[in-house]
Amino acid sequence: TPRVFSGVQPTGNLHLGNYLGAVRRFVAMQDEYPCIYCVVDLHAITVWQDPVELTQATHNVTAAYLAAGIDPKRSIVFNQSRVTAHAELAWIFNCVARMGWLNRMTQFKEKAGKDRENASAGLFVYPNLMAADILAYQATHVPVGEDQKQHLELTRDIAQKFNHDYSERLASLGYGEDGMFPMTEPIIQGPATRVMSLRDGSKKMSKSEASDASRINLTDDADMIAQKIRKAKTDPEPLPSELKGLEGRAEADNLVGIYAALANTTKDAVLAQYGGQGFSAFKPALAELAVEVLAPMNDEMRRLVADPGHLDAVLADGAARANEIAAPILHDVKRVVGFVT
Ligand code: AQP
Repeated sequence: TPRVFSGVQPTGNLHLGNYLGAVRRFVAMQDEYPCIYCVVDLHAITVWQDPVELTQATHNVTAAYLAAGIDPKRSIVFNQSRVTAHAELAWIFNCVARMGWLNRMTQFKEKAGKDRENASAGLFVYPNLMAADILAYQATHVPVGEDQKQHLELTRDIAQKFNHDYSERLASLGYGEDGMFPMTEPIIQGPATRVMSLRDGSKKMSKSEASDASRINLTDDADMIAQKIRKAKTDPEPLPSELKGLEGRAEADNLVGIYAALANTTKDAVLAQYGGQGFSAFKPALAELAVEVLAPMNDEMRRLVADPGHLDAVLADGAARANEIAAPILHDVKRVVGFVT
């Protein structure tokens, strides 16, 4: 049975990249699939988080989910640490995944930086926890940004190795040829699967980047959004009329992609409209569109964050429903492995 799972880390303010690459996709998928959307607090602490800020950020991400249009009645919204299956299955996957696989993960290399000896062990095994998040629900589809592609491949490797290593056992317990874990598909779609920094077209827009001017936060007000777009790095050429003309123009490509995603259209269509025009015309149009889409969400987020009791109730209800799905799956995993349950 098809099932969607995805998550966002409560590590700071959500930005336009998180929204266009992930959260906006989450909203759309609710119409087609049963969906589970997690605030992944266990992932967040792989790098140091101030406890007070972690609690706040968990509320902020929950508010952003709801303000963006995730319906907590239809979909399951909860925070990861509340459902113990994630951590339990992650441990089993720590024993399935190979060191060599994890050594190839580019996100670990980027986040650990030069001081690898000082990175947390959790940061290294982060992809195993992500596999557990997904497979604890036997999820078949995972909407994510481009940067998560490699982790999704690892999830499939883990599922495949588990199904293979325990194939005899799985057969004896009545499982078919395909084993117990599905080959999960990443859903990486649309014109903004990798939103870049507004200051540097070679870097991904990111929460942890020091310069706030590099990103549009979902908490930015209309003036701030307009100002950041006005100051975004560009080149002096007018926009091309065809996609080919964006090659080698990372900053221009990025702004066109953002416009297309916000307008629910394609980069081709944006260029058909703005080709030949300079950024002095395009940037104000983009700013206006961004404000039109983001301002109502911003208002709604503010309203929601002012009532943490409501957000906590949503998370508690979501956790209970998530647990109902994950607990029997985890129980089966334990039987497969041979634990006395
Ligand atoms: N720039 C981006 N463009 C498109 N999608 C993006 N995502 C993140 N950045 C972009 C997608 O957002 C989802 C949630 O990401 P996350 O919170 O798990 O953390 P991340 O990918 O590490 O995001 P950041 O902003 O870069 O956080 P920091 O700076 O804390 O590491 C994912 O689906 C991700 O693909």
